[in-house]
Amino acid sequence: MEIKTLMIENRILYVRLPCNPIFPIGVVYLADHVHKQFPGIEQRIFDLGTVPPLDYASALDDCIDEFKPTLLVFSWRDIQIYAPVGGRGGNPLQNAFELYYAKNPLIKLRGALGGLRIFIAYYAELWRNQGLIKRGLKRAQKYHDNARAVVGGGAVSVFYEQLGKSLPPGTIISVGEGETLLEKLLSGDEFQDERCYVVGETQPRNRLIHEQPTPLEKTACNYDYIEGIWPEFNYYLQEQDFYIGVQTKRGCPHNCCYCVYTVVEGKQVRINPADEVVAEMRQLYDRGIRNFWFTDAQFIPARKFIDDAIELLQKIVDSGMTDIHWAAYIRADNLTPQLCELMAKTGMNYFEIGITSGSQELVRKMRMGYNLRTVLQNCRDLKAAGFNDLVSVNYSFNVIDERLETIRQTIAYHRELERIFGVDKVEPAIFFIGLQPHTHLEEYAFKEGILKPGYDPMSLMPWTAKKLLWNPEPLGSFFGEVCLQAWRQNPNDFGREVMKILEEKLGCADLEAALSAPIDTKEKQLAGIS
Ligand code: B12
Ligand code: SF4
Repeated sequence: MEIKTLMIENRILYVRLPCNPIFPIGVVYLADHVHKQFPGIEQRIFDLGTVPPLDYASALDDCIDEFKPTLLVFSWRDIQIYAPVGGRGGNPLQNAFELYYAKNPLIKLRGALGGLRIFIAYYAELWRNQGLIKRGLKRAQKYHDNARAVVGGGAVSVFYEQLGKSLPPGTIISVGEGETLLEKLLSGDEFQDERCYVVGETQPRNRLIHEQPTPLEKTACNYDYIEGIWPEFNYYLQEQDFYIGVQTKRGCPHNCCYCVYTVVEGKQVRINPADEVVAEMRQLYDRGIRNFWFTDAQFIPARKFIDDAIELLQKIVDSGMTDIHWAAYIRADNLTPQLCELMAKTGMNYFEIGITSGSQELVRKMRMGYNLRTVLQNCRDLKAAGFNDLVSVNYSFNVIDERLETIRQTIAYHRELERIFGVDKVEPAIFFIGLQPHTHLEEYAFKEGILKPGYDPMSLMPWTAKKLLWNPEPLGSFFGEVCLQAWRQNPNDFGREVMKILEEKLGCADLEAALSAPIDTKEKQLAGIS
């Protein structure tokens, strides 16, 4: 009886905290799931990604006054901003590198000022989002004394331990997918066995993030329903260039040393039934959407999932949605000629390969499980199948054991990719790893004495940020200078310029050297960490 009352009385407001306008697929899936379990519950989606910054607080107030929620589901997507792209406060990588590595004092000063701007923007954003959570909760409690907040999403999954210190007591902090947590919460069941904790009441369990998510069979999202609870839904339908998220699976079985996806989503790969994925795409297609982003950590996580990818793409072909485009993170070691043909045929027009290095030796040391020779062969198959669009190849230099020879190998590898796809079609995306908690790289940093346990991974204080933006010496300054030169010479084509400068300075290895990886004893160092 009590459960029924709880179910009927609940009014759930999903607040997607401010974010670049990326389709808020997380809250859409949560609302869809809750509706399927509890059709009687009133729900509303409110996306601050579509609201101008000056209006955040007042728009949130208005929405709460009107909807009077009993449960606030805050979704926080991203916090970390280390990337070689114009972030919200400027180009963080460039500023940091100018500050750390520039020899010219004026450039150093410019880096310091730019860094300060980003520093301020970063903390302002953190405080603002925490402020919005507190404000929203307080406002909802005006209408319902026991209104409650649950906080989750990508950023919370990574920084769940830190965020608990600044959120109101009683807030539930959730890691990873939130469907079963919400289900238990709404049923009045014990929910703390899910990957979560309650601020002021419980501490996050040791290795909480490593716990496996509760299995869940995903069905096609019901967009007729979503449209009805989300007044601004059309915002994402108007622009033709939005890639709308569709998830086809969860989980990644790999162990790449710097990656946290594999713990956030879990190692167990769970495939969403192809018919359900296509049915979901069809609803978006009928609303005019032609661009889709398969938001999986990896679209083809391992060879044993090739058949699932083939089944899905074949069903897309059979559905007659022939004028679509799609993009995804692709492990290009897991392709077959048949899959390549289907990828080209179904309109894949962009993909990212995160090989990180073109040196097989380093790829192995980073525990990435890639065979670079296979990747090249598969890229040739993809090209032969008619793929003629953009590939972004993510390189992160200097992760572990980088040497001049391994840099030369990366250049050789990249040049081969250019020969396959065409120079203008392969974009080298030069990242430096932003060190994340719960990764092997973090363990390695502890072991090497670079970081001490208890450090704050969210800190942007210059002395911490310099360590988290992973670019250790002895090669750190060298890469710093190369990047600065690239920004000076050709800021609009940064990645290609970096490759060019590196080749001018160091030359290019034989491709064969890049593809073969002699086993060396040092490798065991990282392999021993778990
Ligand atoms: C796909 C993806 C992208 C794609 C998105 C494409 C698109 N059109 O959607 C692209 C490549 C564009 C992208 C870009 C970026 N991304 Co990204 N991305 C991802 C990835 C792999 C999946 C996100 C996703 O959509 N998942 C599917 C949906 C259904 O899941 P979800 O949104 O997370 O929601 C679920 C749960 O989080 C939870 N949940 C969500 N909200 C709430 C709320 C409550 C209360 C509860 C209980 C649960 C809950 O339940 C949901 C349903 O299961 C994640 C990593 C990961 N594996 O999660 C990173 C991730 C979200 N990205 C991240 C970042 C930082 C970025 C960038 C800002 C990087 C950068 N510096 O440039 C950019 C943003 C670019 C921009 N324009 O602003 C970070 C965010 C955390 C952080 N470090 O701050 C993540 C977590 C990766 C990481 N570990 O660093 N990204
Ligand atoms: S980097 Fe990619 S393949 Fe490696 S663990 Fe992360 S999601 Fe999986």
